[in-house]
Amino acid sequence: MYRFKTDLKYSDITPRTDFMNRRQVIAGAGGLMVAGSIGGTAQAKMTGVKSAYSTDEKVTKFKDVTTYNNFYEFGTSKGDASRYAHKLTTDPWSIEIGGLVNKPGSYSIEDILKTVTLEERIYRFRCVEAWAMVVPWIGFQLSDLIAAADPTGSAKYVAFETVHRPDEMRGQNNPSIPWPYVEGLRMDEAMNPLTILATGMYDEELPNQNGAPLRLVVPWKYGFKSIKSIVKITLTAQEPPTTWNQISSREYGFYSNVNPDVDHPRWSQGSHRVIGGGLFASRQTTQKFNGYGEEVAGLYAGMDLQKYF
Ligand SMILES: Nc1nc2c(c(=O)[nH]1)N[C@H]1C(S)=C(S)[C@@H](COP(=O)(O)O)O[C@H]1N2
Ligand SMILES: [Mo]
Repeated sequence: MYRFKTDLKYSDITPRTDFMNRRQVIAGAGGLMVAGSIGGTAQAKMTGVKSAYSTDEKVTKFKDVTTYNNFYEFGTSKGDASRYAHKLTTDPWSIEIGGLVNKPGSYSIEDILKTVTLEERIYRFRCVEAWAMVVPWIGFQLSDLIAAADPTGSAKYVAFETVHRPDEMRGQNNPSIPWPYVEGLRMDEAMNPLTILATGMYDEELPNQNGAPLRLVVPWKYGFKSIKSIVKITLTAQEPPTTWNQISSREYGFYSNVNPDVDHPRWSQGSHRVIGGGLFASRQTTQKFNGYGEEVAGLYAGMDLQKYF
């Protein structure tokens, strides 16, 4: 599925399985190597304690999760991130936490990792483009970091910003997107125990193409809310601007909860394709809040989700 209307191709209105299969065949036959240190010994181990929030559904293959990506900082095709993300320097890395907090500051990844407990969270992951995966993330609850920064009473939203380095991220020279990539959550969404900052997956450090060294994961929202390679977290009183909403506000709302009852203007959100399912895999029915309604439906009580999509 292409995000930009101008990119619309025939394949958008037909099943994409043929396209997917071709990519898989190419990857298999050519022995495609993922850029960076994936699969080698350089990738450091990173494990986390098991969590009751994990699904027991079949986990997507590591190879699929690391080669079929959306990370427009490296280009708009699914293979661009695995091809070019090794150019991003992720060490050293620091994250600035500020805005409406009593304890603003800049922290290195190492500092942050010393203060949190890493957990394994196996989550369903649903992209707005109607495909899905199941990913075993390693991370910690965003609520831990926010609590440590001590928000003031007027903080109502949390804004996130991705690193801006056009020299290392070739896609940031694409002028149709306002860089840096920004995202946001309402405070109660950010504090929900399901919302994590991931630093790893599959018991390894997060690969660059998946948002190293630190990315957000919000499993009941469309994938674009899960912003990668974060350098800045700001607590605000007003709803912060978000990249896809700025690009096309009638297609991508601030909330972007997974919702089969609200179709994208150009395609249905009622079902999705499972990545790695193969050529003949049937589509799956999309669940409201991606199946996490028990944990999060209460956040939206009384809200018109057709309006606040
Ligand atoms: N900074 C940044 N974060 C991003 C994106 C992006 O282009 N840039 N793409 C989003 C989209 S659309 C999806 S579906 C997920 C994909 O995550 P994955 O590649 O780890 O599966 O990352 C999200 N986070
Ligand atoms: Mo996405």
